[in-house]
Amino acid sequence: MKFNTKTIHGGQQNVDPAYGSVMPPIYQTTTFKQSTPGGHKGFEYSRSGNPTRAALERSLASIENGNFGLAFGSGLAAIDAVLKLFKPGDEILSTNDLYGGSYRLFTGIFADLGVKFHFVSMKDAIDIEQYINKNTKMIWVETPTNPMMNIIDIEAMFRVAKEYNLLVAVDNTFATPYLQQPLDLGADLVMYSATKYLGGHSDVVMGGLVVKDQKLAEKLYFIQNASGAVCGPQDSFLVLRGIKTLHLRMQRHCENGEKVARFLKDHPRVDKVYWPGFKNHPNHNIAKKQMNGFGGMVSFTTAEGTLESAVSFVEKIKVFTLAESLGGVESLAGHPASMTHASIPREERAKTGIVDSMIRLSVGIEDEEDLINDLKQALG
Ligand code: P1T
Repeated sequence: MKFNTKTIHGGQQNVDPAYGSVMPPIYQTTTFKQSTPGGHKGFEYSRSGNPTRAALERSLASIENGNFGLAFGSGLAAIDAVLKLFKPGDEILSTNDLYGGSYRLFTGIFADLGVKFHFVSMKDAIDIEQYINKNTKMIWVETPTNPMMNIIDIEAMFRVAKEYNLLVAVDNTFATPYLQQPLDLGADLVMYSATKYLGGHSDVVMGGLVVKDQKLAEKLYFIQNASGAVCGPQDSFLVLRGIKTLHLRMQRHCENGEKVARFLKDHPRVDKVYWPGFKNHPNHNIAKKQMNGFGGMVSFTTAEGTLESAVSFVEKIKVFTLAESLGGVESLAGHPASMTHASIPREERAKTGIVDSMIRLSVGIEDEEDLINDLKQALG
């Protein structure tokens, strides 16, 4: 099955056996009748498993070319489940430029529990080997990174990981499986904030994991059930519905993203534009190799280079909305230093280039002319 068919049919029964409904029913129930203790039809309690969530989990596995999908109450709940695979003393190498909430979870919770994190630039795979020792267990890769749009070579990370017997986990939130399939490039685990492009309509908070290996799936399923950070059936239904148009939406996100990136690049009130489709992007060739497009996320800094100029821009936009999050049909603008990445200390932010004059755009699927006109008027 090709990707554009998998988004609609992957992992699904084509009709529900009860009444032939084309969409899986929303099984809004906590529990399931047993005829005798243990005598049930595959589901016993909705934390352990729910048919609507199971339909979504099969869809996630299918679109990512994995064997097992797991859905959680948020992207961070999914990351939290991954980190519970480790013990005090274990070490993890993470991209040094990543979503602020992931950084907060790593440093604010799991570091206190004894897991050691090394935040390293992963622009060149060779640079990470110096951080690997006998305690190292996993490489955590976010690509493209949030908000700097750096690209990390997943295959190169896999080659290093294989040598040292490490897991490779990829946060595929920005790219989605439409643009990038990390498991095919050697990753062991893919993570999503399904809140973003997978849901696609800014109406659900959810996270997902996809793996190929059964043993790893079993461990993660144990954690999912034991810790209990699952999503509900209604939200599972909404994300399942979102996935059905993922390919169409992503195509338009990519087209509009490119238009916006090129417009900003030529604008006198703009300094730097971060978008992996530019030939002079430091890892443009890797993006071309491992992605099927460059996505709808674009970050830029103002020519004035001040906090005030960034604030003035985000206060003037009309079609774009100033808000956290990304990946919905509507265009959003964010100010990473004070919003999504405020939990990263200022000096750490500065090291990766998240300056006060930076704005991050999640380019939606509206008419491109309206988006460009809005940016034009807001830049003044
Ligand atoms: O918000 P949640 O569903 O818990 O997902 C967390 C998360 C994980 N990974 C990446 C790359 C993310 O961007 C996010 C969430 N990000 C935002 C809310 C944001 O505006 O960047």
